[in-house]
Amino acid sequence: MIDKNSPLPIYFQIEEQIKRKIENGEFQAHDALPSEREYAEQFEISRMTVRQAINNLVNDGYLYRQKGRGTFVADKKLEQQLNGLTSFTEDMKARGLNPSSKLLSFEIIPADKKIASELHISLYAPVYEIKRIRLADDVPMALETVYMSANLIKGLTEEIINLSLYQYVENYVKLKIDYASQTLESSIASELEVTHLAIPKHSPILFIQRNTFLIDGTPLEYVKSAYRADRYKFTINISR
Ligand code: 16G
Repeated sequence: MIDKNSPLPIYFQIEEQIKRKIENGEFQAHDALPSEREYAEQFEISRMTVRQAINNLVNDGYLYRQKGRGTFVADKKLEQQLNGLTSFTEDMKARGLNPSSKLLSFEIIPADKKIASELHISLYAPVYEIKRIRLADDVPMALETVYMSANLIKGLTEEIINLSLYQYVENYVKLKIDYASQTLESSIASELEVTHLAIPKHSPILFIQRNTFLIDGTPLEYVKSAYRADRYKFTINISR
């Protein structure tokens, strides 16, 4: 119900009501939402107000629009804890999703100034540059570019990359991955990201950079990833 005497704006009340229906399962992913007109008539409010509520929910990733078809309930965002140092493979398996990768490119390149400084190696030293799309149950979630010293991690192959890098480093090269420092910022999807993540042009993305270190402090990788902002949500536990 909408309370017109409430100090809460009407668009906000509509948003909350739709969110509640999504949370309690009354609206399922990919269900069509009632039209703006239906909402306006039901609550006796203007279509502008309904549109404002729906726009906000589209921007927040609860709903999505399809040209000429209407507005639909979006898949729930994947919620990822930022408290542990895990790999994409581990994260997806922990959720019961099937992880996979689509390799876009895999090369050995000479380290430029930036990469050499991130990996603490000399300028022009050989590094792997690995660009992968990471998928969960065949849905593209992130586009990831990993840089790793080719002198440190020998014998990387396409087959290994299509499985798990962390598994190879720990179980085959037998190096101990210990800690990482990570930054997360918002950005707008590049053309490459739009294409490979199957998102609309100019979509927001979560841009993550991770520097991962081995137990002796040696840098293992420098990673730049673009995560879909409509599918991902990060949580951090804080205490005092
Ligand atoms: C995650 C890591 C990435 C790492 C990859 C290994 C972030 C932002 N990135 O995607 O740094 O290289 O896992 O995954 O979390 P893999 O073992 O499945 O290949």
